Amino acid sequence: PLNVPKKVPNSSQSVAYPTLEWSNIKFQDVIGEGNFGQVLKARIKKDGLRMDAAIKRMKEYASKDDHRDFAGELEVLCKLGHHPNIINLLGACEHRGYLYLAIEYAPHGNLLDFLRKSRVLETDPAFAIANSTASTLSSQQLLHFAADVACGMDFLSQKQFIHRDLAARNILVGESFVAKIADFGLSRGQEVYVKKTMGRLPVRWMAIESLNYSVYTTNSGTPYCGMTCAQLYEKLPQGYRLEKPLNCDDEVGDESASLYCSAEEAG
Ligand code: ACK
Repeated sequence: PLNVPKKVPNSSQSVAYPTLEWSNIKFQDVIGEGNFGQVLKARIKKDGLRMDAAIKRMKEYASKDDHRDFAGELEVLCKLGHHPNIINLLGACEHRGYLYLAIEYAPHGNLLDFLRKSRVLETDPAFAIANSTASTLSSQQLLHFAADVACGMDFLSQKQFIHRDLAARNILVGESFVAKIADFGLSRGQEVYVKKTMGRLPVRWMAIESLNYSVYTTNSGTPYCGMTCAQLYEKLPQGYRLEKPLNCDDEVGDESASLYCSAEEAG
């Protein structure tokens, strides 16, 4: 059914979102907390069907920027449509001047914590240090996650959306361990996005062109640890790149190294 644009509370935006009735939401536990507010697990009734949902709501004294990002996330989720590697919107509800955003529930939480929990724990400290990236997950499972994220990003790129905050903390692990891209609060619906002001930026996960020129394209995103953000600004333009993890097959490592080369050759 076509949705009529409705004004989003605490924002100047109007978005045509699928409406959920307040009485069809049964809240359960708080499952997460962020700068913006809370995420609660709930059972909802949608089109006569009962299902699990994660409900995001803004904190009471959220800033104007937080409200803008929240309304933006709703708008992006509405425009994107359905994809198995994107956390899908189930609906939204306005209640007492607040917006409640219902998205599909991912039972295994965020990918960052999921990967950390799967790290090999060894009593021998020497082993633990030498194998700090060893995982109880198979290479196949890890590659599956990578492929899921790549499929989700490809979908976003085709739709000309830029996520701008792709990181393992913003990937959720759903049913059957399918990875789904989440947290669209910073995303923008245009092919190339040039940021005009210096707000808070996820520097470690950003591409060099985004750091240097504040230009975001649908191809941006990379993590680094053990380096300060100032070092990243200096080293990345000089050609410094992530090392191949110990438990990464040579074939996969060499493939990604050659991808870096072709990206550089392509300018
Ligand atoms: O590991 P987590 O429980 O997974 O910690 C974060 C937290 O809320 C803040 O974002 C959890 N969360 C967010 N969205 C969902 C969702 N759709 N399904 C399950 N958990 C979620 C996330």
